[in-house]
Amino acid sequence: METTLILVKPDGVQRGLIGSVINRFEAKGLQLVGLKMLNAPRELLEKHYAVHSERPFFGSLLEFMSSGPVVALALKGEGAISVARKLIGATNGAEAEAGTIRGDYGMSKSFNMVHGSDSAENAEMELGLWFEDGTLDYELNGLRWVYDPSE
Ligand code: IDP
Ligand code: MG
Repeated sequence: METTLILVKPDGVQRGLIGSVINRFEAKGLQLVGLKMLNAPRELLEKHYAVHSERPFFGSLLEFMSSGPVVALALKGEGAISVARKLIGATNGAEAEAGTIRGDYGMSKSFNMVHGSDSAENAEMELGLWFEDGTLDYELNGLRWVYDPSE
């Protein structure tokens, strides 16, 4: 089992699409094990996007991400990191496949609704940043109908 860190970015919050985004992941069969809404502090965003610190868009990315509240989700499941990345779609909404979140809801490469961890290492680092008190551990009954135990 893996846990991944998902963010509904300020554009998703402002456009009233928080529920629609959460629904995609829930309906897929990923288990919600953390959920919070916050105005992300600058230092948190700097750490979260540290790999992009040398990119020309780093400043505008931090501005965008601190322009309003975000929703942080921790989602657990088999291969949750890559499963969530597939649901999210390519970075640029105009090019993302229809059926993905970015492909269905966005037209932009920067205002692209959602963040999802891209590796086990980054998921662990990002979960530590956004859910410093840890995530929840509970049994979700419906999961017995999501995973076939014989597979
Ligand atoms: P990803 O979110 O699909 O993994 P990355 O290339 O890791 O995309 O970039 C991180 C975030 O930085 C993107 O989700 C997007 O919000 C922003 N971003 C990426 N490329 C550009 C750009 O060329 N201009 C402005 N913002 C960008
Ligand atoms: Mg990335």
